[in-house]
Amino acid sequence: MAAFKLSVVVAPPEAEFEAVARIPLEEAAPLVARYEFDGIEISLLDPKSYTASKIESILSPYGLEVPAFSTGLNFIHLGYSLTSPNRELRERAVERLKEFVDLAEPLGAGVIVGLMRGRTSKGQSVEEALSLLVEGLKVVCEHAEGRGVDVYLEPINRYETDLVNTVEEALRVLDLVGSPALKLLLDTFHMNIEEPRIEESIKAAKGRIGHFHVADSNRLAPGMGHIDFKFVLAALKEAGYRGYLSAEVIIKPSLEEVLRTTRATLKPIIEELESQ
Ligand code: LER
Ligand code: MN
Repeated sequence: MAAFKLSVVVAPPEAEFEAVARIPLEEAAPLVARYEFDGIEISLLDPKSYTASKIESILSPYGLEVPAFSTGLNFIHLGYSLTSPNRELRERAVERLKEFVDLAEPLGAGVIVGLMRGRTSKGQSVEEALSLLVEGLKVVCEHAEGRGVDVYLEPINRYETDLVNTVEEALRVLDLVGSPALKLLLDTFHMNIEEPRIEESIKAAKGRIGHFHVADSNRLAPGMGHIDFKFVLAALKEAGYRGYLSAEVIIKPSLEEVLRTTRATLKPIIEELESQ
């Protein structure tokens, strides 16, 4: 079985989200490769601002892959949301996600639905919003299935959204959508807030995890807070997950230090688990 791999989330410098490296891809690639990461998760506003071959030309000289595209900037900057009561914003969200799928296909990447699920609006019940979410995801996933691309739904903590905070809630949405393309993206920062025991929730998601975000309890690099990644990675292995561990973290004190610490924390654990 393939081994765990490391990536870090890189966003354009103008991104209004702090838990990413805000630096042009061209500058990120040599640094990330120097610390022996395997890939870069790309956070983008407009998927049409890039072509797959342009991305490949930047990353492949360094042997880097793209595990996934992060889409949340479309909610933060433009309000595109799968659950917006405004039909136009909902339709734009679906369109954008389909365009991300098209960009992801030739790169073998997945597409993340995190903040683009939105949050309930005034006068809208959680049930109404969830049914819009399921409806939107069905359309996006049908498009993704036809292209062999996976879509990753991420449970996000209660302070950022009131829709789908826990692994259990996300699994329910997966069941309602019923698409083989739809998998979970779990993020240790959100799990540390929402899940009673991170390891148990990972095991409960066995076979349904498609992507994984690593951040420590304070959203700094793994090793800068108090999450014990030994237990997290052991649970992932038990749950049959061996894909990317993608660092979605606040870049402090520097990107180099984030890369160095993430690697120094996770690599020995990965090596120990692979040897068992
Ligand atoms: C995105 O992956 C994430 O984890 C959320 O906090 C959205 O910002
Ligand atoms: Mn995340």
